[in-house]
Amino acid sequence: MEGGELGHHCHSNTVCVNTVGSYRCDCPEGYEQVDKFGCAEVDECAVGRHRCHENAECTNTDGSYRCRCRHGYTGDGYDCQRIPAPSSLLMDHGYRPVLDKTPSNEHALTLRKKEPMVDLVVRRF
Ligand SMILES: [Ca+2]
Repeated sequence: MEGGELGHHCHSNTVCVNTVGSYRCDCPEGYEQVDKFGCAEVDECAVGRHRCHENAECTNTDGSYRCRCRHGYTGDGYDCQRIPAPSSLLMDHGYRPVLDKTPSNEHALTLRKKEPMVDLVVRRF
């Protein structure tokens, strides 16, 4: 049930939780309490509460954030590795960089071409 004494009720961006004789306003994931009745979206990028790699761009999203490797880097945004210069040339010919982790937890930068399927492992580190 929403609503309470003095006409107070949970604002948008909250989860109203019914308690015995009362209620409280919880915040969903990625939001934080601003007062008893309201929650605000957290800009993880602005407040530095993100796990993006130092070579990634952080973008705030509703309830979360997104990491993307900067130009010239490849990876999932949490781990970005520089694309070696000669690889950039291959990328002009349809190769795309894929950053993998090997079973021994090394990084492998592979350039992959779809048609025909070709993999070139360019660097292990
Ligand atoms: Ca956010």
